[in-house]
Amino acid sequence: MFALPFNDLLFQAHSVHRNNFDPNQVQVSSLLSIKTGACSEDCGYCPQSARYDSDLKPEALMPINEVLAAAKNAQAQGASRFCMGAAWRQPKDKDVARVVEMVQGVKALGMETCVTLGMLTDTQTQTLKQGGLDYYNHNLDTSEEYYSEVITTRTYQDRLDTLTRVRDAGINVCCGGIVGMGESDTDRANLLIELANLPQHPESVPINMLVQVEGTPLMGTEALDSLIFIRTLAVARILMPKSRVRLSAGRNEMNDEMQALCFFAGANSIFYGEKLLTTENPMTQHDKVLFQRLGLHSGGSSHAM
Ligand code: SAM
Ligand code: DTB
Ligand code: SF4
Repeated sequence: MFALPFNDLLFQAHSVHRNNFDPNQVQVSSLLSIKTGACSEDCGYCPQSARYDSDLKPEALMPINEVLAAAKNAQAQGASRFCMGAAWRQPKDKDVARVVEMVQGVKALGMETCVTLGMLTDTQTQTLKQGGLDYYNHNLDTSEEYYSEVITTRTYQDRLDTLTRVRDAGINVCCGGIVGMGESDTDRANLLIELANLPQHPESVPINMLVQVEGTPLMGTEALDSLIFIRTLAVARILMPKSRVRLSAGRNEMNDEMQALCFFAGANSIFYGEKLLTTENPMTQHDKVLFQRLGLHSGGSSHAM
């Protein structure tokens, strides 16, 4: 499928998209790093690992009033989901209790909630579900075969186990990966096959283009051909027809024409707001104009109609 002529692949992906979604509607999520840096893990792409010298100032878990102020601002800008990320290998139980308060506060504003906190225990997963959490983000990142080139401090199976816990607890799953890390076409295909072969497709599938950060081991990786990135989104759309496929990190390095092709290929969700977790995202005003120029409107929860 990856090797189809570009027009054939995009036509097929767009047809699937159109049969399952309003093709002009894009779901909009905003991110906030609620605990930044000083992470024990060695993920080769990540500026938040304590092992790399990335110029990032570590910050402890944010007070709830600051989190709610950021959520209100994201909502005022037009975001429907608020995603809170923490640089942990796994949270402590007392951290989860504080995150639950944040989730409840954000929900009370009328926004959907998502958190990404690393690996979870059964009890922590239950606590988050009972707290009303809508989505848990936990990425497979790459293929099982390429994984050990990027991360050594936790296994692919650890990730699958966390995903099973989240799914079994009845929390919506947000799971995807990163491309542009030096992986092969086969690795990209295998990542998507792995996602599509989970017992149930993730409701949200973030496809990130590696954001290269000074000091991280993956800094200096050869840039991925833009057309291959678009192909990856198209194949994700075909394999997971009812999932929200998110054009995630890396938009700041993409031009408007490339993003337009990504939306045509089946992407129907973005991260919106001027910061991802620690790196830059396009200006909100630029995104508003882009939506206008493309005739796109925001809206929709994770599910296909
Ligand atoms: N620490 C938790 C974990 O790793 O599960 C949650 C936060 S972690 C920053 C969330 C995800 O962000 C990672 O799994 C990875 O897919 C993505 N990410 C981190 N750094 C990135 C980068 N430089 N470029 C693209 N995606 C990145
Ligand atoms: C995901 O797949 N991408 C987001 C979110 N889930 C947590 C994170 C992107 C991070 C990009 C690098 C940074 O800003 O630190
Ligand atoms: Fe830590 Fe998550 Fe970054 Fe890995 S991706 S170093 S676990 S914050």
